[in-house]
Amino acid sequence: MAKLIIVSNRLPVKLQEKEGELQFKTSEGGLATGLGSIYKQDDNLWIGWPGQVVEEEDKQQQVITELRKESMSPVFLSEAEIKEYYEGFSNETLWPTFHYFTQYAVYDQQNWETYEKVNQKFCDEILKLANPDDTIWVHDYQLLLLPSMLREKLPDSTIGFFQHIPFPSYEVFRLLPWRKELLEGMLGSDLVGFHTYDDMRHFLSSVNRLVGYGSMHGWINTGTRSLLVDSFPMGIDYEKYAQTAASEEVEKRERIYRSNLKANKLIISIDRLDYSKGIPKRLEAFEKFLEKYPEFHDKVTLVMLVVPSRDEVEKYKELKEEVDEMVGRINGKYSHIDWNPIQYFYRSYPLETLSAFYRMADIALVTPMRDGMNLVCKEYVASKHDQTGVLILSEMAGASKELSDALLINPNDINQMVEALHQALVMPVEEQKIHMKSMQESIKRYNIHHWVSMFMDRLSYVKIKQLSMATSYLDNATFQELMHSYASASSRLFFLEYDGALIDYTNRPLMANPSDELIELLDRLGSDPKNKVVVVSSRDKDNMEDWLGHLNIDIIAEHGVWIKQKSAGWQTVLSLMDDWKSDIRLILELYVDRTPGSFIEEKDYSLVWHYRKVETGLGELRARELVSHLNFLATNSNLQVLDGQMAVEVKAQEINKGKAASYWLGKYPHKFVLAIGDDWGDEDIFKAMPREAYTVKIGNGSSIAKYHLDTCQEARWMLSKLVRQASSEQATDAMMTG
Ligand code: GDG
Repeated sequence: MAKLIIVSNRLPVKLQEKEGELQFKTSEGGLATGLGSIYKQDDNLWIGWPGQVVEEEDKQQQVITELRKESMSPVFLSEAEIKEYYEGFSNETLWPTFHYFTQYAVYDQQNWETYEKVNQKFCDEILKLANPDDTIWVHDYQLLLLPSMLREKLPDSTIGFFQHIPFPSYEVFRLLPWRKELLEGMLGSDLVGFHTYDDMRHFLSSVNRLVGYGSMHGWINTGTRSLLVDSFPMGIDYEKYAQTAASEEVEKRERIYRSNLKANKLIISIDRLDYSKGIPKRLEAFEKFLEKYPEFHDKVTLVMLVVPSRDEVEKYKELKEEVDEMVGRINGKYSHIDWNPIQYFYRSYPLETLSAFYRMADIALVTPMRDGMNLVCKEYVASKHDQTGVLILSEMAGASKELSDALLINPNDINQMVEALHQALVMPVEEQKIHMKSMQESIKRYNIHHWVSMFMDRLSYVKIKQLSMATSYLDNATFQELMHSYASASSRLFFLEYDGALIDYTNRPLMANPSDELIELLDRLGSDPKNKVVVVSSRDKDNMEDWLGHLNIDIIAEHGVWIKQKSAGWQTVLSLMDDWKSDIRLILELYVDRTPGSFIEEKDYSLVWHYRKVETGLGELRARELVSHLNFLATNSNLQVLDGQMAVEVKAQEINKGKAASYWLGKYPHKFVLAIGDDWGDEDIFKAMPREAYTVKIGNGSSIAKYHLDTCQEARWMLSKLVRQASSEQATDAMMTG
């Protein structure tokens, strides 16, 4: 039975050793709770680092056995790997870059190499346990290379990837020396998920600019496969937080804490110690608040829980010192015998304590500089069973996109935070309840279980969609059958698209001239008396004549406006009017004026606006605009607008390559037909082909072709095999007759 394998840097438990005994402490994290309900089912598994270095082999074996009982499997990492892969590359390179703290980013080649090595180590461990039909769900920025490593070994498996931290804008992401490798690693997935639409947008833009793949409604086509990018805002286990907060135990704790705090208004803040969480700016704002609103002295306390995190990393040590110093200074300035403005705790607490703080807090002050989502603010809302309380939330947290009922602030705007604190403290209870109720409804509905099922449903949808879009790969068995049918046919017809099927696209159309090898291949194929070879192109006839005119082949140029039979020379199949050109040219010229690098090409019966030399992004934007402009004009005319490879072409509707191809099919006998094309204009050729024809698309996008190949090289290789087979048969015939 196919199983689900969850992979994350850390397992949802932490290995501990007490008096020589191995113990596993379960993690309270949202991910562990959300996925806990599924990883323990059936044969499902969770693979990750157990949180401690285990070197001795017998101890490793013991850990493996114990974890397997709980549906987990460890990836053991050495001290050096933790330092370079986790603390180094993950937390000193990717974390600061993805959170827009580029000034903190360290670019270290050794760390990068270890990051690659450890991703490979995860891959190897997974391969020991995975079957080809399993679903693998990889989590977060420590494992960006893993999806492609897995794809290479398990080409048909289902691979999902979710990133829990933000994906930065292209301008920031491009700073990374290993940016392309990282993106290519992620592109091995079938589904890439982020918390917000902005993260998804930034990722698509980086893929476009750095790897060269465009996207349509979140779908990326790599030429060999399609994958989807989408946003899935992560939720919390709502019932768990709501029920814990309503429990007797937590109520009791609240009573105890309240009696110890003199102030009657409580502000809570809870974070890991991390510069992305905006702790110093928050303290600065609180200090300014105390200065501006002295009437709140004695009445307000900020309870600040800071959970130790990554304390081996230098920047975190510095931050700890900064926070300690600020708290000391503010308390030193304002506190007196029975009031401390800040109660600061640098440690972690059990869930019940956390819950009591959420429950009693009048305000939650959540002000990260950047946060993928931020679960603390959602947990606070879920814990407010009487629906009082105010959430002050940074607009830089992913959660702000959902929680528009919070008081949203910019964490760099100290004055705005001061005023938000004041507004929250004086907000009437009725108003608090309106906002809290609305946020609770949303968080309750979009909870962690909803998040898991949305992601998994979408992943299944991607696999179904991929199947419906894909043509079968022209595998060896089909190729043998094709060779056989070629050999036994007395008459054969070939339709071969020039650009994209016989030869790769280049930045400049005139640079895609045929190599000597291609010329020889076409000539030999065309010289076989049983063969009729037609090279098809949207290029103009003079260009095709220059390059291929001397060969023993026929040509379709300009989408079928011009055809050439070797015996008869060039002729046009239609007597077309081209009086539309002057009006359309005026429009195209307007776009050339507005778009440096673009240019117009005039063919006999079409006009083309090229944007391959235009700044990436701008060209696509203008092309969309131009296509909709031209489509509007073309509605009542017989013009057709083609949105092609870095070009927009306008031509008369009655011209298409399929019609031209039908001309040959009607005129010549054809016991064997092979058509090879690459873009959507070639679909007209495939449509015109008889049922028994071999139709082959280059690339695995959606097509009515029966088969696909991945590259032009593969197409040329196939043709050369046919040529060679034919010549060896001729040699045998000659021997027999001689
Ligand atoms: C990353 C992204 C994204 C905190 N102190 C204690 C404690 N916690 C729990 C909280 C909360 C979790 O830790 C913190 O989650 P956040 O979402 O706030 O932040 P990150 O740890 O940075 O998480 C973030 C998240 O991944 C999920 O995708 O939202 O943006 O940075 O659940 O309650 N739990 C206990 N004691 C503590 O002292 N028990």
